[in-house]
Amino acid sequence: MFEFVVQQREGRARVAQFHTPRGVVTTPMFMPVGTQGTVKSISPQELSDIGSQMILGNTYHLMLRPGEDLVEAHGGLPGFTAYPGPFLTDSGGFQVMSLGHMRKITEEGVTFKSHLDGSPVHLTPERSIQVQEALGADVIMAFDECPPFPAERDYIQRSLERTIRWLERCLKVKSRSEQALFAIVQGGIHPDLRQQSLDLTLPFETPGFAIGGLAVGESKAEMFPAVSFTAERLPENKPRYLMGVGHPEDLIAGIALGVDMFDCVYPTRTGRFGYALTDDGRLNMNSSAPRRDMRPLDETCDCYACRHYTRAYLAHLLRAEEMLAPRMLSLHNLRYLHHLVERARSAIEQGQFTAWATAWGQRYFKGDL
Ligand code: PRF
Ligand code: ZN
Repeated sequence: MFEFVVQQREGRARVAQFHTPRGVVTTPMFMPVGTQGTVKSISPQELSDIGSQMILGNTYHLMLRPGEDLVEAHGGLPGFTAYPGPFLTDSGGFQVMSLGHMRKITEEGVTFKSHLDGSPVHLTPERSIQVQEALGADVIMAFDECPPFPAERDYIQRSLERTIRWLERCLKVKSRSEQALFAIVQGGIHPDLRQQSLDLTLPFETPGFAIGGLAVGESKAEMFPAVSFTAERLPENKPRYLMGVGHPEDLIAGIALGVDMFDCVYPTRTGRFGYALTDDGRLNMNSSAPRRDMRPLDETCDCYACRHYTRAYLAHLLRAEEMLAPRMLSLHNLRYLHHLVERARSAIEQGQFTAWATAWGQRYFKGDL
């Protein structure tokens, strides 16, 4: 179980098969975010149709509501959500930092006030694993601390050390062999701190490793050197997961650096705001341009929205505040990212990735339509 078989490489980019209890997934892959036990407005059937392979769920939200015991009573996330494929759950620490109020971090864990009713909640490495075991995902994440950006170097250092002690505590209480626990490398944008985090994390030999602590407000010129530095020091034979990254150009850049897994709310969130992702940049459906445009969102896309609707119709729905609009834009954007990584995978298989990525970038950056 959790075998990761690399099938093709080009430079640092690779195509691999990752074996999980609920099926084999092909990487590089993009994981839609299903925070509340649903990828907002998209049904499991639609997720399968557009090529989703693994869905991300959140410890933080589901423990607060409806409570992990109810999810467990349905047989975990697959039973609860009726999505039968593989899941990954995040551990909650990152969501506490971005959503919890009055949070206090100690060696023991994190105390915060629930964003729902203000009640006090305590989240520790042990509790995070307990919740993630009840949620029943195939891949679960270590409980880590992701410092904000910017943060004092000293703070990042102490926090990466604490993340290791928390990793040890997670592994100690983890009880289910059918779940893989991925460790998370921290260290901000500092190469020496990333190295320290790697030196302390790699000996645990977890079945996969995540690159955390990035895409938190630093520039891309700061983020990518840190991704590069970390990815090239992670084992060749295990999946590498860049957490919270998901703009089209970042997927291409990450894949070139040897990243295998990505997740981000970007495609669904930007879809709800009325934007469609295309090879020519991001199409603003709130502008006046699409109102009489008889073309589909994207001529080359095979999603339901592109096969059935004109831009003019979708722009009308959006202006009329009809809920089909954000739904169809979310569906299209997810399909766009899945198709993008599918194209990257075939390019790698044909030894054409660098050429393909260059051509893709030239067209994409010509610009936001
Ligand atoms: N840690 C965890 N989840 C995350 C992150 C992290 O550092 C990030 C950073 N972009 C997104 N989600 N546990
Ligand atoms: Zn489409």
